[in-house]
Amino acid sequence: MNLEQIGWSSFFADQLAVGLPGRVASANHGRFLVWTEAGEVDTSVSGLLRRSATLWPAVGDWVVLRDDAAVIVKVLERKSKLSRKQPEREVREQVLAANIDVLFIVSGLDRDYNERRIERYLVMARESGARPVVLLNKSDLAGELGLDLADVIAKTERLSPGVQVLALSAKSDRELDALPAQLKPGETAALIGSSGVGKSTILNRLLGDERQRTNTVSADDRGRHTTTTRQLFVMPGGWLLMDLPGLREVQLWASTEDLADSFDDIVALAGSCRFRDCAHAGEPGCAVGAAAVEPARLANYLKMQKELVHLERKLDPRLAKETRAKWKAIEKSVRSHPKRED
Ligand SMILES: Nc1nc2c(ncn2[C@@H]2O[C@H](COP(=O)(O)OP(=O)(O)O)[C@@H](O)[C@H]2O)c(=O)[nH]1
Ligand SMILES: [Mg+2]
Ligand SMILES: [Zn+2]
Repeated sequence: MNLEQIGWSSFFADQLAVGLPGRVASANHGRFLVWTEAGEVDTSVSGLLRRSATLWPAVGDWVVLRDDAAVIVKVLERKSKLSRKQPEREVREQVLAANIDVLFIVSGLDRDYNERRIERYLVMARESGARPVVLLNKSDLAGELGLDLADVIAKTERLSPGVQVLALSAKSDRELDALPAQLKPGETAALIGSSGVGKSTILNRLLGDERQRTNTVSADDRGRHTTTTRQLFVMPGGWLLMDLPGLREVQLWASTEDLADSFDDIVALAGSCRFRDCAHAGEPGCAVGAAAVEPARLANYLKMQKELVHLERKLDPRLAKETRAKWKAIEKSVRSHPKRED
């Protein structure tokens, strides 16, 4: 295996002093399948790494192996990482995927389509450092459901200006080749979205192979197959793709700045509210209220803001104070721009 073909670059080479480099292709209950120049090896994590509070390997990570290639001794600094707040635990980051270039946010054009969820994934993407592309799958069902495809695309595009939105159907191969066109050889993409939106089907179709099980009821009727492990695949054309299992809960692990970047329309308006601490909840002189921002979008923004302020406060009470000051500064800098006269 040639390391450049699976994403190796000077960014990682510069961090390597000794040892054998490899990329984590899958993770399962403390075992890690790692791709190295000499092939695929099944590894665990060294006791030292296990005890230390440094990075824990995630799929997509570049790691350093012990000479016998049996144990991971170090995780190299990441170019990007997709994280969420670990469910149930108070404040722990869970890295879902590392070193991804493109994040495909998948939504089904059936009952799954939910703009609020897409907004949440977009904030996650903003924090990750990967470029988001929204995929509206199951476009073959749009007609049946009385959806106008062009309308839904336009509506989705308005959620985040500049983010590309593609409608496709994995079932009928419609627009599927728009995906490989997003990536260069050696670049890595990940598919994220609720269970059942078609992530595994998309991966299988692009692979030309049924390598990832899809959510169909099995022949022996034992129940549904769902993807439980994260795994990296080398795609025809030389890019890499990772299927992330459907997440029941997507609690954000991001900063209030990521949120502000994702909702710059609302942040810009907030700078013109009469009260500096306007909650945009019907106060007099509220510019957000006056501008007819879609109420559900505003509510989602405020909900995520609360979530992130809470997260930052828990992580570091002192930092939280700075964050509030920073937040005020963001809105103030907008405020200092001359108001439009009309
Ligand atoms: N009609 C339609 N069904 C699809 C499409 N893509 C996937 N499906 C179906 O949706 C179900 C869930 O797909 P799966 O790939 O397992 O979803 P995942 O949970 O996101 O990995 C399966 O029954 C697929 O056959 C599509 O483009 N159109
Ligand atoms: Mg799946
Ligand atoms: Zn306001």
